[in-house]
Amino acid sequence: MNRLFAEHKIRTVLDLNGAWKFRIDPENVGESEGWYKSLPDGDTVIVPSVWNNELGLLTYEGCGWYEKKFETAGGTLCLEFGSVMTQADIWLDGNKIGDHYGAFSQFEFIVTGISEGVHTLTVRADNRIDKQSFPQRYTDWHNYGGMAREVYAHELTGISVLRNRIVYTLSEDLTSVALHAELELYNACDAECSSPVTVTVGEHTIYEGEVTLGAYETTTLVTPEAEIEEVALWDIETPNLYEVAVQTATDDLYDRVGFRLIEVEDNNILLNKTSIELRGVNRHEEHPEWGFAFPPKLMKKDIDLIVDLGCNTVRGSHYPQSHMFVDMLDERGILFWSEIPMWGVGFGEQALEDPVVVERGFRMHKEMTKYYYNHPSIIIWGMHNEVKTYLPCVFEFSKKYNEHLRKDGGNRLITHASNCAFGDLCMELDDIICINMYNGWYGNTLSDWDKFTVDFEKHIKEKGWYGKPVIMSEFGAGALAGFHAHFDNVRWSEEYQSELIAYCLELFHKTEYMRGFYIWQFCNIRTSIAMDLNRVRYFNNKGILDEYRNPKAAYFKVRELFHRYAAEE
Ligand code: ADA
Repeated sequence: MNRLFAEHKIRTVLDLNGAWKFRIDPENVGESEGWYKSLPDGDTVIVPSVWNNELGLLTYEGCGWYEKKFETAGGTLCLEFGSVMTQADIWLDGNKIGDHYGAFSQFEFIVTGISEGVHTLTVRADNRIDKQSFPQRYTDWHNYGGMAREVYAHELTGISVLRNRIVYTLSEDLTSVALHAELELYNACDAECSSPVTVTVGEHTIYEGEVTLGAYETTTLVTPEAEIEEVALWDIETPNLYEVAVQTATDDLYDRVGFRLIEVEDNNILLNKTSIELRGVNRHEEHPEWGFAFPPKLMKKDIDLIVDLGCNTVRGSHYPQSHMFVDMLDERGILFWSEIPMWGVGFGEQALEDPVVVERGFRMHKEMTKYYYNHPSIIIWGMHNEVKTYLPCVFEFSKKYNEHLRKDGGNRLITHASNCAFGDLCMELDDIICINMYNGWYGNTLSDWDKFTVDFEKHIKEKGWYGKPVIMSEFGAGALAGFHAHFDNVRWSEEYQSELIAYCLELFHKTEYMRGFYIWQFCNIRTSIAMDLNRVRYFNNKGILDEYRNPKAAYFKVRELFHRYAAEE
């Protein structure tokens, strides 16, 4: 994975990024013509990237083939892909080694018996959309394709550490923590193998033991409960992180953990038992030049801007964002909401009843909790965004997602972003109630917000949900950067956007049962060109920054308000 720190010190990891041979396959003939054995007539592209930013391919939907030769010492390899959009089929030396559906998630395949020398890795990425796609055709972002995040080949030897999650419970007074590790260990040898295993968290060795596994056997080792006293909590002002090191005789895995408690009580969100107001933005990890293959340098810039704005939280709309970005949030003490790309109105009733769709969503949740578990900044898991939560079938699968997130998701709040405030069935399942609403932009006027806050309070009281903190997870207005107006209410002007957002913030801030807000959105993003959503320039222009991160008037207004709210605490 692409992290802020080295995940391995003794394991050899081959960097497969950079130049790959590439060729589109509009007729989808590559497989029948055997391109996985040798890719004919490719161009050179740089991975990670999306093909849409190659000349002439902005709107290309179809298959794209990638091929790279690499040299290895051989043995057992773990081939790791950060994100392939959206269906991935993978071959090594002409042999199919696996496939994976879904962008924005890491996946990997282990292959054994590899000879020393040069090998050929071939990937077919397919971004075509059908009735079971995530997201569906009607989506408010561009359908990029390709190998959007990093690719590595890990040479595994002996007992290897595939995964490590630290499961913990803080003491009532938050001064000590009881914890254990859940390790996924794998024997990369073709014979039985034994190794010592140690787990350290900061200065504390929490486990020392020995494991024996048969050839190519995998096991989950749950270490006995250990305790750390005088623990340094992870918090917004003091984001203390502990290095977690898992070591065997031949392998290692490093990660970081932060200990904190998130809970809800009487309309409040408590972080380490202190009530907080969530002040944030919705962020797509997208840029017109890189699409979803977002460069680390820009992640840093986004966070600097987010901090400058006075945010204490970010919603990763609408999919798991890069680990490196979440690492940066961990370090800066910024709270994060992570969700899967089950987006909105695009999912019709038929799709929501389709078992393949439901199962895909479930698998995406499992991948999200598997790969992101240790990040302390993630305090919210989002089940979905604006799907038809008034349907009983949606309630049913949300129940299943919810159970998984509670059981396997660590100490996090569970929610979904709803656009049917008064008819939603799934709020029943949530820890916090999250509403997307666009009064003053898609119809209605600013004063309808006041009526909403009164009506919604009544509604949740009637439903018996009063007490769950309410968050406004989306609200905003479009503004064309550089378009100004002297008078109020001129749509698309920077002034109107700024005024609308300020009106909402002041109202939400003083509404007692509301404990946070995420402005839609951090910056403009490219939207679907194939599915014309009537977006000016084919961009969603509701960013308070434009797509190149230049501030609009609203940026400065939000910064003023967020800093004022922080100072009031
Ligand atoms: C929805 C959706 C966002 C965006 C927004 C808008 O709330 O969740 O992704 O499309 O509407 O700009 O209309």
